[in-house]
Amino acid sequence: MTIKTDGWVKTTCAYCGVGCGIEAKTNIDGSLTVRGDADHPSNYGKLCAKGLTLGETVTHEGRMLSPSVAGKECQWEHALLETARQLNEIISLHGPDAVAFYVSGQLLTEDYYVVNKLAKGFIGTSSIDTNSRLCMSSSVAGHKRAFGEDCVPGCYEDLEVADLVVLTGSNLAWCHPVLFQRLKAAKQQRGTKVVVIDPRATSSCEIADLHLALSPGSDVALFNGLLSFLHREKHTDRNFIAHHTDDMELALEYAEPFKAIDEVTMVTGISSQDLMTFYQWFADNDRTVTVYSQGVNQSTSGTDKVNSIINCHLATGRVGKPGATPFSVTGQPNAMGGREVGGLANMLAAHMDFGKPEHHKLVSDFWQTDNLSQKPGLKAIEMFDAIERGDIKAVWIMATNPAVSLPDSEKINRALAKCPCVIVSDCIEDNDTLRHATIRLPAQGWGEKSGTVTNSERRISRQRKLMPSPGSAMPDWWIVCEVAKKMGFTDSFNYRNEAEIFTEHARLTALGNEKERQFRELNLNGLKYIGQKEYDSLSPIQWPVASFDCQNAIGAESNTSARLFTDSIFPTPNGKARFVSVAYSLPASQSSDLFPLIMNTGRLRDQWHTMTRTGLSSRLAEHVEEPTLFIHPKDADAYQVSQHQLVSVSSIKGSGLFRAKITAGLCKGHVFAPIHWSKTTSSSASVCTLISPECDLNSGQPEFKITPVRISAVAVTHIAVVTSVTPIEPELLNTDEVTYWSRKRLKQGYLYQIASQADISSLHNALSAVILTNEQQPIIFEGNGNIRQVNFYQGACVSTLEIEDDSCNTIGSWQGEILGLTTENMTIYRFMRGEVGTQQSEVVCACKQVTKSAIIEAIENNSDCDRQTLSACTGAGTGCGSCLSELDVILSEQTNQQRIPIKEIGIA
Ligand SMILES: Nc1nc2c(c(=O)[nH]1)N[C@H]1C(S)=C(S)[C@@H](COP(=O)(O)OP(=O)(O)OC[C@H]3O[C@@H](n4cnc5c(=O)[nH]c(N)nc54)[C@H](O)[C@@H]3O)O[C@H]1N2
Ligand SMILES: Nc1nc2c(c(=O)[nH]1)N[C@H]1C(S)=C(S)[C@@H](COP(=O)(O)OP(=O)(O)OC[C@H]3O[C@@H](n4cnc5c(=O)[nH]c(N)nc54)[C@H](O)[C@@H]3O)O[C@H]1N2
Ligand code: SF4
Ligand SMILES: [Mo]
Repeated sequence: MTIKTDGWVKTTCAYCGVGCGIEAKTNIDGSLTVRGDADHPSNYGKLCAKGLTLGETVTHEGRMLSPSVAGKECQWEHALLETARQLNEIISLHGPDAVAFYVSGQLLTEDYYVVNKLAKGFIGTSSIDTNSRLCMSSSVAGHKRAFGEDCVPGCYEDLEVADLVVLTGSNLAWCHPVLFQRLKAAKQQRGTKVVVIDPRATSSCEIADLHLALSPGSDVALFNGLLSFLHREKHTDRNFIAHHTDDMELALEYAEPFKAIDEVTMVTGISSQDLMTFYQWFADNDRTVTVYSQGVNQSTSGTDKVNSIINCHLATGRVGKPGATPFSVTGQPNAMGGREVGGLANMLAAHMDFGKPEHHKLVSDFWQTDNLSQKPGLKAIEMFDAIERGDIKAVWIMATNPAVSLPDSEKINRALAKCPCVIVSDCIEDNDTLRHATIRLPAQGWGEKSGTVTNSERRISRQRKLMPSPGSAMPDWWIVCEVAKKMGFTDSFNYRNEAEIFTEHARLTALGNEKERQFRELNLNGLKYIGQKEYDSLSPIQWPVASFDCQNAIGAESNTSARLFTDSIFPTPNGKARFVSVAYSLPASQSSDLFPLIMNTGRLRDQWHTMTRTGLSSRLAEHVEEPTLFIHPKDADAYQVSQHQLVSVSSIKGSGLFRAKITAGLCKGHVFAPIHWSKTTSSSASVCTLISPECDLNSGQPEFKITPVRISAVAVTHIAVVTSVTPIEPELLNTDEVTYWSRKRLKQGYLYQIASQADISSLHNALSAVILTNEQQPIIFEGNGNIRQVNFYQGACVSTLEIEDDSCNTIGSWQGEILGLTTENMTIYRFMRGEVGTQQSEVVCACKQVTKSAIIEAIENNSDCDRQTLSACTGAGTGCGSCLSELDVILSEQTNQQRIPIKEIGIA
């Protein structure tokens, strides 16, 4: 049932591609309580910290409430008419290719379907691309080369029944936490061997039997070496190769340069002993799953990396069998759904392709259009180049923040600034991209909209409406269809609800797919005639869905769809999978005298992308509070950077300022920067500002993991902390007196960390000017080289300011607690005089809000303290479990014991 009698509604998490089922309940005060859905086959009731805190992020604060055109708020009717008019005008003057759409794996399938239909089917431009270009496109290209279609063959259960799980280029512990917990539980039960292949010792190494810290970008050498080894040592499945694959010989020839283990060692930097251990384990375990993600995809050789992995699975016949599969895990909640509808510029729709006349005919007949675009469109990077050149004159951006997330942000911002028509559909009122919008359209967000998403294992789940949306926000599909109708495509976008769109999509997937031997694996045949009622109550279901009995088994799942290719027949013209010949090539960018270090970028445990949603939770803000650059101790020594100091990072494209975190969890010569901060949340910690738009030539996916940089310590004279109940306009903080700032969410407002090279009174004046309005009354305390100030409005504290000299490191501990207190509250004055102060300590367990100092105290108070005792005393690790590896690190630090085989685990 979807709605239980006690008010809990079943829906799906807003964040990662694991696609966890959630039960949510709206409370009388409008707040939302969430818990894991015990019936959902992705998570069986478990959630990670991000899922658990969804209730905190559904606030109406900061939402875009009404549409606006050219900076003026207006009614929907005007905004829709104006959007349609501007698009039509540009098309009639410059042709359909002057219009582009840049969309997102965070749209629902129904939204995605209609925007693809509008662009490719009716406007006749293929220039619709998606942030999946930055995320999954190398996997898509690799799947198509090997299998003939973009298919993930495996399912989550494979990780639980495998004997060996290889995690390569994936920090599963932080990025797919619930799947990681499933793997960990399986390992505890059946002793699964786990190998992590990553230049960094990430939290995923917590369960690793072997960590291979390979040189960035050297994956093809590693897996070509493995292919050569499997062949040489006769560990291949000759029957499978002979009957179900083509082109192995050539792939082996390409792998030849790595037949000697020393060659692999030279390129990857991994010792021959570790390499042999990995190769032998791979050879010995029929049940092997290789999970891969952005360390593989986001690379100038991303597609080749994917195929080098798949080649090893084909050589051993490990596809389509329980516990034996290559497994590309998707990032966004609907990355997979977007690929199904054809949201990438080089796909047509429903896994049908450009360049196949029979597919063009099927799609144009189905959509009843004579304007179907005939060729692949521009991929994301090319699209923004065309915007900058002025070839594209209108771009409609939905559910993504390209001004932050595309490489070479300065260029992206330049392009958007000069584009005459920038339409942005978003839920929030401010992000770096919205600052360029000429038309702003308020979209409903998670919990307000309704539709479907598909997770990493091809499982379609419903997202359901839980609450009303603020202002006049509308669903993305509605906005697109209304504009389409006003552009003149009335009959083709006349949907009454999302169920009608879904079933149309299902019919398109089944089109021409009725033959006995399906020629596209993506087939939702069984769902093509479901009605509103069945759609409303649809239970999670994996595709393909050959048939579906609405009468007797709503949501019943055919277990034949758990794995693809179980019959070893592939969707290629001859039914065989293809080995792809891949040669190792050096990454496009190399370090040099000028830029001697390599910057890697990726994710933190508790933040999501550009923080527009996770940034609303004060609990999630505690794990890593500031934009942080992780540096190896030897590099820190060489460049004279000390712990927590400000550090400037520069590349050929730009520069940024971060807090230094010195850790042995990465290799010497490498630094790591998180992707989450933007110009809305920091002075200059948008990492994409530093990144060159080098792409994989097959997939168009940019290289985000290798950027040559140099670093230097930045000396400052003062640090300051400002808190405020309302956010401060970023431009106001970008003054001469403020060298660095970053923003963090508090329960009652926002906290700004500031560093300055100015003298104390100039800094004080500058910051007072930002936070103090005429109506506010300040109380100022000046002590030994420091200033503390509390500002009151109508008797309550609305902002605070503290400035200290740079040697002080306890700053920031008290301000959050006094926002909202009234003038009579004596605590304020005691804080101001420095008489009381809470010692600030990083929160290790976000779910139970347990700080590092509380954990250390518990260890000190319990002799022979182990992890169980620690969890029992503090509660740490008893929520989602994502912090367990960090607990281990603290335990071993405190007890000076090496409890785990890896030197240092986790980077934060
Ligand atoms: N907490 C959190 N979870 C998320 C997200 C988030 O923003 N926050 N985003 C979601 C999305 S959209 C995505 S795409 C996924 C991404 O999930 P992941 O791919 O797991 O995340 P990343 O941190 O981008 O990168 C993974 C690892 O690749 C390693 N790596 C770098 N270079 C190489 C290399 O040359 N070879 C190999 N083998 N490894 C390398 C990095 O050190 C890093 O640890 O996460 C999803 N889940
Ligand atoms: N350096 C570097 N850059 C990267 C990466 C990396 O590893 N390193 N990873 C890349 C990857 S894998 C990804 S997926 C991207 C992610 O990058 P983005 O997609 O740019 O990041 P988000 O912050 O998720 O942006 C989503 C936007 O959509 C809005 N939104 C949320 N829900 C809805 C909705 O229902 N409707 C509408 N209309 N809007 C909505 C949010 O408010 C937010 O502004 O970043 C990429 N960029
Ligand atoms: S693992 Fe966490 S973020 Fe991903 S879907 Fe599950 S609860 Fe959401
Ligand atoms: Mo992604």
